[in-house]
Amino acid sequence: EGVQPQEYTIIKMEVLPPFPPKFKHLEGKKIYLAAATLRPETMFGQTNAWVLPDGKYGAFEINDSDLFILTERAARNLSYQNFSRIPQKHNCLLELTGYDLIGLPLKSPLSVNKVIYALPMLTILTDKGTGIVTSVPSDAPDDYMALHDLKVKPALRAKYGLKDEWIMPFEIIPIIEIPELGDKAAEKVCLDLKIKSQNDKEKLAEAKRLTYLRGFTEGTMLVDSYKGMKVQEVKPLIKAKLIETGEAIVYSE
Ligand code: A2H
Repeated sequence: EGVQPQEYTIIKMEVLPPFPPKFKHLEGKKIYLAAATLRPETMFGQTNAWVLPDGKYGAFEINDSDLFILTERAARNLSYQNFSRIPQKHNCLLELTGYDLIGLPLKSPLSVNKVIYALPMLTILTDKGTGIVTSVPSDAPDDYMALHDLKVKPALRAKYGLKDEWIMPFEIIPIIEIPELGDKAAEKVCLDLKIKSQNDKEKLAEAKRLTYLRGFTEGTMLVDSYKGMKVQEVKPLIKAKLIETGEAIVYSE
């Protein structure tokens, strides 16, 4: 963790009922995968959520009705930011691993895809954000490569017991146009740099460097009522709207 606090938007990805057997005693609650993002304006292009298979997660009480699935570390931090049923105390109703989350169907704010699924990503850090990431392969090189790995490697899908219908129907959705990088910037940069897989750390760092700043400073929105507007302008608007509708919260660490 750095010296400067990092402010994330936590996107509430609702777990759609009926819940799997392990979750049955939580029926009646709203359960969300709580994904930490720096790019709320990209949520139109979500294709899936990412979880770390061996990661430890829990379902924590945020208020009387809502449970967030995230790491214990994030739940503790949230409890000091007014997001726990009992003030300054995090309370886990169900201990989980990433394996328990793989395949869960989700409804996520702003997403063009009405139902998306939780899938494994092997490079998730459990000491950053919530340990849950939402996937936008049009604009995030990590997301593009992790989804690409699952699409082209049947053995990887088999290893985690993934159904093809959780992955194959989900195409990259153009949501932001960046001069020279086009409307699928992450794909273009990953192809240009000849990145082989999600584990190609150094090249992915370079890909993120190439897309991140340019997307923010020069990107133009292609979707919704924001079409034609600059990413820089719409980012605070979209963030504020998600918070106002109760679909997201602000989280600092
Ligand atoms: B971003 P920073 Cl479209 N482990 O959201 C690995 N990656 C994580 C994480 C974790 N525990 N928690 C969050 N992240 C990802 C969207 C996005 C993101 C786009 C483009 C770039 C981008 C969709 N995924 O991040 O180290 C999340 O992915 C580029 C860095 O705190 C989050 O924002 O700067 C970002 O990394 C936070 O990374």
